Amino acid sequence: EQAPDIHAIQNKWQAYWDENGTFLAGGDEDPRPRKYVLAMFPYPSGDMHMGHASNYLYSDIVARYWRHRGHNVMQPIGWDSFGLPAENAAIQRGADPREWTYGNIAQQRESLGRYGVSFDWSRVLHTSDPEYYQWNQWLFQQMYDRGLAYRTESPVNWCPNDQTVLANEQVIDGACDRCGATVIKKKLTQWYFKITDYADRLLDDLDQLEGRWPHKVLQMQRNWIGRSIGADIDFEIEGRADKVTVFSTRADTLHGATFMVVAPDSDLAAELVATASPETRMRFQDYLDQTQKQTDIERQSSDREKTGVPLERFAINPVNGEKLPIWAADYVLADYGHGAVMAVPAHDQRDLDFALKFELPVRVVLDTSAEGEELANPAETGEALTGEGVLINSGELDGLPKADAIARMIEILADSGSGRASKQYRLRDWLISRQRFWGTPIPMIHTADGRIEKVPSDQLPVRLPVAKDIDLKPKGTSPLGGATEWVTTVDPVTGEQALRDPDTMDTFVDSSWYYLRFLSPKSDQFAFDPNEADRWAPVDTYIGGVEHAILHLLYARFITKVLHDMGLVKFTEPFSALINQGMVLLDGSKMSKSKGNLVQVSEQLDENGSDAVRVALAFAGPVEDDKDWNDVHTAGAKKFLARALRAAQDVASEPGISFDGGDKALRGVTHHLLNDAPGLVEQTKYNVVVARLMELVNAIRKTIDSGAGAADPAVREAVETVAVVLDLVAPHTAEEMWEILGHAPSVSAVDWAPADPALLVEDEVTAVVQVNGKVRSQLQVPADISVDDLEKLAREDEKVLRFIGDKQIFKAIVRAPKLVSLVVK
Ligand code: ANZ
Repeated sequence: EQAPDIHAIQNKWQAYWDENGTFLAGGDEDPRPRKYVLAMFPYPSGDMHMGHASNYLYSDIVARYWRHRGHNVMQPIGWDSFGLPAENAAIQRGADPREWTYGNIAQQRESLGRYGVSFDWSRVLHTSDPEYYQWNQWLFQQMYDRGLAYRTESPVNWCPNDQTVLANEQVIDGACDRCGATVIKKKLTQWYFKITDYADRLLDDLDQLEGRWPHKVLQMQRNWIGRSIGADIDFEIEGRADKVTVFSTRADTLHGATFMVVAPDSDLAAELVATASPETRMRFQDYLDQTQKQTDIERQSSDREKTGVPLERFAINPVNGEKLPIWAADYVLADYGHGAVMAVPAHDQRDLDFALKFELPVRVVLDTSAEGEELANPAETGEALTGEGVLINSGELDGLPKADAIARMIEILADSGSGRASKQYRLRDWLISRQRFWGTPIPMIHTADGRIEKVPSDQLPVRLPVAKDIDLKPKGTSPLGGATEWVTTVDPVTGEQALRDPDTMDTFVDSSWYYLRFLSPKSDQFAFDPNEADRWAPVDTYIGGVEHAILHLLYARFITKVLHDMGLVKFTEPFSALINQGMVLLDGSKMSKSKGNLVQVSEQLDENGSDAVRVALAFAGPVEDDKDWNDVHTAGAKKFLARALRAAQDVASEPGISFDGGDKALRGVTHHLLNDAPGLVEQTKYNVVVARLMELVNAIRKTIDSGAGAADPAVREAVETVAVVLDLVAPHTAEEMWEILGHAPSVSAVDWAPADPALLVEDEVTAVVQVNGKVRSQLQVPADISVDDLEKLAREDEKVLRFIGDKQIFKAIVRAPKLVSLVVK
């Protein structure tokens, strides 16, 4: 038998789709309901690999599904084409980052085209095009006008390898998320977006997404934002005019505070130690040097030996006037809360470890013992009492349970003016300036007299200069700063000479709103057309890897809320549903360029054709699971597709015949698939859909090879059903089948037929007859058979009679329609 020419079929249908604009989103006049399906856009780092292939496969399944369900579908594609890898490649090879980037885009575009994803190619965008990044500059200036973009000096994350700053979100376990180098802190003046203004909304709106985004992602975002409810408590400091405020989630334990700890790298510590003895000042300086070498993670690790330096200063407890020694210790962080804590060793493990090491007092103020048990002494056990309980040693709070005591203490503090309820967040403002070349220039001007002015809007975009004239090597300052001609400009107010801001934007700015640009990709009037946003957005289904759980998704949510507040979009969340596809691994490990274990899409397409790759990937397992390439069986997929195609070729009759008289069993399989497929797709069980298609193709072959053969109308019905459902995963084969069956293309616009409920009823079932507990016979019986009829059939069955012989039946248990159990003696 001859194998189908998969490449010819593929080329034929791809050309057809291109010529006919099959997958262009319908315009304003299109009456169908709309669906916006989007896969996270690729970074052009080389050719497409199997991770990309699975991402675009899944988005394509969703997009094609909605077309078959009568929707006008938008599925655009573009490239996230600014960023470090291009620049690093350029530095290594002396190439131009622009050429490297656009070369890779061309290659990826070719592979994606051959892969046959139903993209609307008319909307393609590249974030490194000035037509795109001018709107990043517009967005930046809008943020600036609203006080949401600001510049300040503070300790920032610095990657010593990439020689640039990083946002908190780009530091993973203390290392640069791009290159893995250990990130250090450096004090620099940088641009920030004020995402903290949106912390509450970013947190609270996650509840709306429950059930529509993976729970794990929601939880990661919640933890990242890290809202903590507590109190600010003010302590007088001997010899200091101003009080020092600490943040505490446990105001109830204030009577148990026995010392205060400040972060060594805070301004407060430096100020407090200034009055100490020369020896202490020296010890402090050494300690500060050590602290600055530690990552925040190391500093907070619970199994680390506690260290610290007493500052020879004292704080006064506002509720009982006690004098508390002040220490500097690295387990307190400078940039959380107020960089200072009231230490309650009896009820906080870090404080207890510290108190035991430096022999500071431990006072229990919450009785956490169970009834009839003795209260443990943390100073002896070494374990802080962190559970629930009732207040003791706390004056008027005695007897109150913890939660009530927290509330009461906040009232007491508020009355005396020495405290108030307060919230703290783990989330920090988004540091968006980068000391690199290949990004969006920040559209601001630094004037000779120290003002900062916006580049006037009629001078936007500020375009990147040509790379070849610039020294791109990382040196800690922006390469653009060295491009004298580019960086020199005019003060828009005075006309004097001034300098452009030499930094570029974090590329996560680009991807924070790109989903809107797709809706009016060519506009030079606005970033996106609010009317189009009204029609299409938010994205109905967004598909991508879980590695973006925090960074990209948090930023996109933030910018969407800002655009909402600007009145440009009506919704507040960009992505209504999110699917995280698992990774494609090779031999159990992640595919990566550096490991040299990438399976390239183009090779696979050459070897197996698009449909076989797609079917094999879809069949390999549930969407969210990681899949090992070794378990992706393209050979099996090819065989299945060839059988499906052959079934279409075997069907002789013209379209439009009545299916009524066809083989009932086959019709049952067909209609069960039609009935179940929508639910399976909407629950993202794509692998099950493929398995069910395989089952139907097998049933078709069985019917063809027996009885009425290919002329049976049920065969035609089944093959047509295969074509319209197979279009989700193997669109080229599906189109070919549809054409062979005598239909006009394209199958992609064909509505799925509804299932006939009459064909879903299983009218015959198999009943089992047991004699003395052993299965002796099986009967085909009507599903609605009565108990009496079933018992009668069983008693009369020949095989059963043989086993009974001349014995007597003295008991019959009947569970209609499936079981008869006879006891004989
Ligand atoms: C007194 C106390 C008693 C505390 C007690 C806890 C238990 P979360 O939940 O993470 O917000 N803290 C405050 N600022 C800090 C900083 N800059 N560095 C390190 N620790 C800091 O934690 C809040 C608690 O962490 C605060 O409540 C404070 O210790 C500490 F039995 O205050 B607590």
